[in-house]
Amino acid sequence: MKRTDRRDMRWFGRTRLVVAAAALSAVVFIPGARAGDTKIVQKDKAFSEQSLRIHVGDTVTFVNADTVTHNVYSATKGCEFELQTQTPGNSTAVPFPRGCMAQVQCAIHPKMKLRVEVAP
Ligand SMILES: [Cu+2]
Repeated sequence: MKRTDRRDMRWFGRTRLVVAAAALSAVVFIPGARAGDTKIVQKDKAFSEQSLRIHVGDTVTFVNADTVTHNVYSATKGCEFELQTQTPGNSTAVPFPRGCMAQVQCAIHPKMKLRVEVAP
Protein backbone atom coordinates (compact mmCIF):
# COMPACT_ATOMS: atom_id res chain seq x y z
CA MET A 1 0.00 0.00 0.00
CA LYS A 2 1.42 3.39 -1.00
CA ARG A 3 1.62 6.28 1.41
CA THR A 4 -1.03 8.28 -0.54
CA ASP A 5 -3.46 5.37 -0.27
CA ARG A 6 -3.12 5.30 3.49
CA ARG A 7 -3.74 9.05 3.63
CA ASP A 8 -6.89 8.57 1.55
CA MET A 9 -8.07 5.85 3.93
CA ARG A 10 -7.57 8.11 6.96
CA TRP A 11 -9.46 10.93 5.23
CA PHE A 12 -12.30 8.57 4.41
CA GLY A 13 -12.48 7.35 7.99
CA ARG A 14 -12.64 10.87 9.36
CA THR A 15 -15.32 11.90 6.85
CA ARG A 16 -17.41 8.90 7.83
CA LEU A 17 -17.14 9.89 11.48
CA VAL A 18 -18.28 13.47 10.73
CA VAL A 19 -21.22 12.21 8.66
CA ALA A 20 -22.23 9.78 11.42
CA ALA A 21 -22.05 12.54 14.05
CA ALA A 22 -24.16 14.87 11.89
CA ALA A 23 -26.76 12.15 11.35
CA LEU A 24 -26.89 11.41 15.07
CA SER A 25 -27.33 15.07 16.04
CA ALA A 26 -30.11 15.39 13.45
CA VAL A 27 -31.94 12.47 15.08
CA VAL A 28 -31.49 13.91 18.56
CA PHE A 29 -32.48 17.50 17.82
CA ILE A 30 -35.42 17.13 15.40
CA PRO A 31 -38.34 18.85 17.17
CA GLY A 32 -40.95 17.04 15.06
CA ALA A 33 -40.44 13.91 17.11
CA ARG A 34 -43.25 14.90 19.46
CA ALA A 35 -46.80 16.07 18.82
CA GLY A 36 -47.15 19.63 17.62
CA ASP A 37 -49.41 22.46 18.65
CA THR A 38 -50.61 25.18 16.30
CA LYS A 39 -52.10 28.46 17.47
CA ILE A 40 -55.13 29.85 15.68
CA VAL A 41 -56.07 33.37 16.72
CA GLN A 42 -59.58 34.77 16.44
CA LYS A 43 -59.54 38.51 15.82
CA ASP A 44 -61.96 40.88 14.04
CA LYS A 45 -64.37 37.94 13.73
CA ALA A 46 -61.94 35.93 11.63
CA PHE A 47 -59.51 33.04 12.11
CA SER A 48 -55.82 33.83 11.59
CA GLU A 49 -55.66 31.06 8.95
CA GLN A 50 -58.17 29.75 6.42
CA SER A 51 -56.72 26.27 6.26
CA LEU A 52 -54.29 24.24 8.24
CA ARG A 53 -52.55 20.87 7.88
CA ILE A 54 -51.61 19.01 11.04
CA HIS A 55 -50.96 15.38 11.99
CA VAL A 56 -52.91 12.89 14.09
CA GLY A 57 -52.06 13.51 17.74
CA ASP A 58 -51.42 17.24 17.27
CA THR A 59 -53.42 19.94 19.00
CA VAL A 60 -54.76 23.27 17.81
CA THR A 61 -55.00 26.03 20.40
CA PHE A 62 -57.81 28.47 19.67
CA VAL A 63 -57.04 31.91 21.07
CA ASN A 64 -59.81 34.47 21.40
CA ALA A 65 -57.95 37.76 20.87
CA ASP A 66 -61.18 39.43 19.87
CA THR A 67 -63.48 41.84 21.70
CA VAL A 68 -66.44 39.49 21.29
CA THR A 69 -67.33 35.98 22.45
CA HIS A 70 -66.92 33.07 20.03
CA ASN A 71 -68.14 29.48 19.97
CA VAL A 72 -65.76 27.51 17.79
CA TYR A 73 -66.87 24.03 16.77
CA SER A 74 -66.53 21.27 14.21
CA ALA A 75 -69.40 18.98 13.26
CA THR A 76 -67.25 16.95 10.89
CA LYS A 77 -67.60 13.23 11.60
CA GLY A 78 -64.58 11.91 13.51
CA CYS A 79 -63.40 15.43 14.38
CA GLU A 80 -66.30 16.78 16.41
CA PHE A 81 -65.67 19.35 19.13
CA GLU A 82 -67.29 22.47 20.53
CA LEU A 83 -65.60 25.11 22.67
CA GLN A 84 -68.93 26.52 23.90
CA THR A 85 -68.74 30.12 25.06
CA GLN A 86 -65.18 31.37 24.67
CA THR A 87 -64.88 34.89 26.03
CA PRO A 88 -62.17 37.38 24.95
CA GLY A 89 -58.71 36.61 26.33
CA ASN A 90 -59.29 32.87 26.67
CA SER A 91 -57.59 30.05 24.81
CA THR A 92 -58.44 26.38 24.50
CA ALA A 93 -56.35 23.49 23.15
CA VAL A 94 -58.24 20.98 21.01
CA PRO A 95 -56.66 17.55 20.44
CA PHE A 96 -57.08 15.82 17.06
CA PRO A 97 -56.63 12.09 17.76
CA ARG A 98 -58.03 10.90 14.39
CA GLY A 99 -57.42 11.69 10.77
CA CYS A 100 -60.11 13.83 9.12
CA MET A 101 -60.87 16.99 7.21
CA ALA A 102 -62.50 19.18 9.85
CA GLN A 103 -64.65 22.11 8.84
CA VAL A 104 -64.29 24.49 11.78
CA GLN A 105 -66.75 27.32 12.25
CA CYS A 106 -68.08 29.73 14.84
CA ALA A 107 -71.68 29.17 15.91
CA ILE A 108 -72.11 32.89 16.59
CA HIS A 109 -70.38 34.21 13.45
CA PRO A 110 -71.10 31.82 10.55
CA LYS A 111 -68.67 33.64 8.24
CA MET A 112 -65.74 32.44 10.34
CA LYS A 113 -64.38 29.33 8.63
CA LEU A 114 -61.27 27.23 9.00
CA ARG A 115 -60.41 23.92 7.37
CA VAL A 116 -58.17 21.60 9.39
CA GLU A 117 -56.70 18.65 7.55
CA VAL A 118 -55.53 16.05 10.05
CA ALA A 119 -53.09 13.82 8.20
CA PRO A 120 -51.90 10.39 9.44
CU1 LIG B 1 -67.44 33.95 16.56
